[in-house]
This record gives sequence, C-alpha cells and structure tokens, in this order.
Amino acid sequence: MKLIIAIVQDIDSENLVEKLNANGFKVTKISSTGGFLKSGNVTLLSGIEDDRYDEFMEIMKKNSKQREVKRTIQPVNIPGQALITVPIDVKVGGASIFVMNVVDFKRY
Ligand code: 2BA
Repeated sequence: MKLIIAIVQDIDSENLVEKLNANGFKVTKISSTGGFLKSGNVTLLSGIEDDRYDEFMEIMKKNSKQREVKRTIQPVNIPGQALITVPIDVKVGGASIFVMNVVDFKRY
C-alpha cells in the first residue's frame, strides 16, 4: 500500500476528488496554504493499493492543470526613490505529489 500526499490547486480539487471517488479511491481533503504564494491550496491524502498506483497517477495527471498566476512583489523601500510594485508571473503546478510506502493500515 502507498500513501499519496498531493498538493493541488483549489480550482482543480473538487473535480479531482470526484474523479478519484468515482474510480473507487478514498480521499481526505485538507485545506492548506502555499508557503510561497500564501494562497489557498488543497492537500489530498489517499491510501491506495500498489497495483492501482498507475491508475491513480493517470487521474491526477489528467485532472490537474499547471497555471500561471500574477503576483506583485513587495516594494523595496529605497530612500529617495518612488515605491513600485513589480508584477511577476509564477507557474503553479498541476499537482505536487509525494508517494510513501505504508508499513501498516488499520481501520477499526
Ligand atoms: P507555493 O509554496 O505557494 O508555491 C507556488 C508556486 O510558486 C510553486 O508552484 C513554484 O512555481 C513557485 N515557487 C515556490 N517556491 C518558490 C521559491 N522559493 N522561489 C521561486 N518560486 C517559487 P509548485 O512548485 O507547483 O507548488 C505548488 C504548491 O505545492 C506550493 O505552493 C506548495 O504549497 C506545494 N509544494 C510544492 N513543492 C513542495 C515541496 N517540496 N514541499 C512541500 N510543499 C510543496
């Protein structure tokens, strides 16, 4: 068995969970916040059987999109200069996925 920890964009999460559930994968959804952009994302936890790993990843791949978001950088205060905010484009994944081998799993 494997434990999947997948960080996905809010906008993709509902559809992703729906698709995973429809294919028999159990999912726990946790609201999370990206450390860099400080905006909301979703962390999915899913315990899956080894022989369904490829199927799980295929659903993740098909249903998470990489997007470019604009963010403004905090202005630097240089004495005598006007304060300007600089917009930058940041590519946000798709899905960032960690895969762990599970030693044991119990449900009581
Ligand atoms: P954030 O930390 O808010 O990062 C959003 C996007 O900003 C990242 O997209 C990446 O393109 C960029 N970014 C992050 N840190 C950066 C830095 N120090 N300098 C320049 N650009 C930076 P993704 O890599 O697709 O990550 C999306 C979200 O997935 C992240 O949101 C974070 O919540 C999570 N994540 C990604 N890699 C992770 C890791 N190794 N450990 C824990 N969480 C991770």
